[in-house]
Amino acid sequence: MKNAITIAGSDPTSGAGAQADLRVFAELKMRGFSALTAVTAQDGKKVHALLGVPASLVKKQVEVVLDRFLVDAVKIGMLATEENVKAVKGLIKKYGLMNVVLDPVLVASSGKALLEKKALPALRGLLRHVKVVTPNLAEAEALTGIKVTTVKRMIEAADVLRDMGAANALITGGHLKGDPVDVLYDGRGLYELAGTRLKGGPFHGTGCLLSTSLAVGLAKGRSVRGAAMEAKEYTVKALKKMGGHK
Ligand code: PXL
Repeated sequence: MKNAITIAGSDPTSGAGAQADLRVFAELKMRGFSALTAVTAQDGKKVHALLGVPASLVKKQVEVVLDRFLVDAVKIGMLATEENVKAVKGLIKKYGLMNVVLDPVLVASSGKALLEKKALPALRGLLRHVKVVTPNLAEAEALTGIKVTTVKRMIEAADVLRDMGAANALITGGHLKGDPVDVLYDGRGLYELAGTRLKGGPFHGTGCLLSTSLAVGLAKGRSVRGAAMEAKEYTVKALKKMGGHK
């Protein structure tokens, strides 16, 4: 069995965050480990409270896993603080981590900041240390400074992410008007991955499911493009199965 770790925040409803990621690992037959970066109290509609875990403790959680196990996939989600972003960068370097997917979580759907503002430059600095970054429109905009509201702008943003050092980027279009289109830059070319909008949305935790299943696909030896297409399929299936987690 292959191993995977999520470095992410806790969502008590399991719709997003580390709990959702662990469910993805289990469903996709990976042994799942987790290191919590933050504890949130939220119900899918509103984040009622949140507390970042001190970077020293994030680091220790990851180290106890990685000192004992080789991991084939790494998902990075909510990091909460600048110190945590820096600690994660150090861990990627220290252990030479492979198949790292960064979901650059900034703001909850309800509008609450999940990463402190001053951490944005450090998050940009993390781009060159991960295999794939999976921003949604707002996250792509915050990272690149481009107002990302159309597929054309998503393509421009993917170019900028590449210039910022991202080896691969999957910009998710769930927040586009009409049917969602994701834009993938896979180190060679740009691709538009079309989808159909699911009824009953918007859903909470979609980005977590997508980035985690993408990391698993990479660990299973898929190309970035293959893993991205499978991750999209998996995410749609998972959302349909749960009846959507809002
Ligand atoms: O979907 C982004 C996200 C990631 N991780 C945690 C979250 C959220 C959104 O609310 O709470 C822990």
